[in-house]
Amino acid sequence: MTTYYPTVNKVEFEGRTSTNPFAYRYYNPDQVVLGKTMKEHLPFAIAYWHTMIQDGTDPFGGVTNKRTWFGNSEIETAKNRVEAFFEILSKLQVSYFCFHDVDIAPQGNSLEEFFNNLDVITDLIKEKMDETGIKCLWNTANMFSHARFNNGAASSNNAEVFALAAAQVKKGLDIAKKLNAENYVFWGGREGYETLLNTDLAFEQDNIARLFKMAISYGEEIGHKPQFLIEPKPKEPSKHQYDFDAATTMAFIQKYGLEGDFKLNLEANHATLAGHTFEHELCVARSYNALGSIDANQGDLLLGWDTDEFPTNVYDVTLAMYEILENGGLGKGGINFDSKVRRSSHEMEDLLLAHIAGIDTFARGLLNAAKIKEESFLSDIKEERYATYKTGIGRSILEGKEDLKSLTEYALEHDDVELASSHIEYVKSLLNDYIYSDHSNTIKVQPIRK
Ligand code: XLS
Ligand code: CA
Ligand code: CA
Repeated sequence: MTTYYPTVNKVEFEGRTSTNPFAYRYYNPDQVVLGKTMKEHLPFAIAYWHTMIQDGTDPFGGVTNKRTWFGNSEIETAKNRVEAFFEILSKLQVSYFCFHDVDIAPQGNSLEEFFNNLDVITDLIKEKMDETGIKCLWNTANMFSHARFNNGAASSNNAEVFALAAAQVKKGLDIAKKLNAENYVFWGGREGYETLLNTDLAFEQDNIARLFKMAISYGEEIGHKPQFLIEPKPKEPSKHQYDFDAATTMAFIQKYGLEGDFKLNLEANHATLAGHTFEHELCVARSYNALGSIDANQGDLLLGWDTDEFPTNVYDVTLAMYEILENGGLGKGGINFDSKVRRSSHEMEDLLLAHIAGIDTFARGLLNAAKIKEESFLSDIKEERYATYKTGIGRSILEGKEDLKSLTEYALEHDDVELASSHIEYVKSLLNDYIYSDHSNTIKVQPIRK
């Protein structure tokens, strides 16, 4: 069997003092944290498009990445990629993967040829899955790269394009069934618009919902109904995206009655593009009981476009992991590294090193968030902050016993309110201890002396 990494063994946990670049220093799959193993808390997945396809090209220059899987034909390269991908997954001890249809198989000269190629490659993927026990977290149809999707897929002004998109979704669901994928993602790259001068916004959104409903019925028909996920993103490529952020997407899900079947796949870099923190997006989804899965990466605040960097910011990841713990985990979802190596990290080894960095960052984030939760650091602060709702008038408001008249009577008697300080700088300084100290002592917030 060909090996693409002959000199690298399986990446194992060696502890924080390890100097081996191909070892985990924080991710210890069997370590128990808050009653679950790290492996259970962190269902990592690798993204086919960034790991196997991305070549380092940017708008100013061509290919930089050195890759050893190119064969004599497109289909041979596609097969080699599958071999290499499963070697990467196995060596990193990652149990899940995600892909777009166009990532794995050549599109050929017709839709029929594309579908045939997909059958050949998914047969091979299935073999590798059976051999290794690695699973498909989600698949999706790329309905944004082909020129036909210039004006959208389901939201296109052209009904023929809607039909082509529907065919890709049907094939995607057949593949989801074949590979037993637990989730199916819709990221509407071109589902948005350029200008209202030629756009019927409500009609286009109705059509997107029509396609989603067809997907639900087809899943029922074939007896494989994955958890459907919509992935919000505010811009790139569309100027106005219909799925701008978690809140906008929840409004869409509710408007069309898709709550039971659809949840959200939230990406860190998309949150920052929308002007939110990642934890905000996770918290919004959580408040609707719709946190499905996450795309783990980070953006660059100085750049403002979708850089899809590997997550290495422990601060942000800690706050994200805290939301995930508060959600009770990700259910059927997982942590997909929708991340690409920088153009200058062009060696084959960088694919492993970058994933190790992301995985260790999430392990550190998990340990920090677990300590925050164990010591009820943030929950105590919130408990205290809303304390006025526990007794007296606050309690009465919550119990529905008050109205505008009764509250006016109350307010006239009590118009001298004393607000408690949030001591937010003190809180942030303690948070630094949870994030950057070794957790050897209790950090917990102490009452401030009056
Ligand atoms: C692009 C998106 C995309 C989705 C899947 O910005 O992140 O890769 O995750 O289509
Ligand atoms: Ca993504
Ligand atoms: Ca992205």
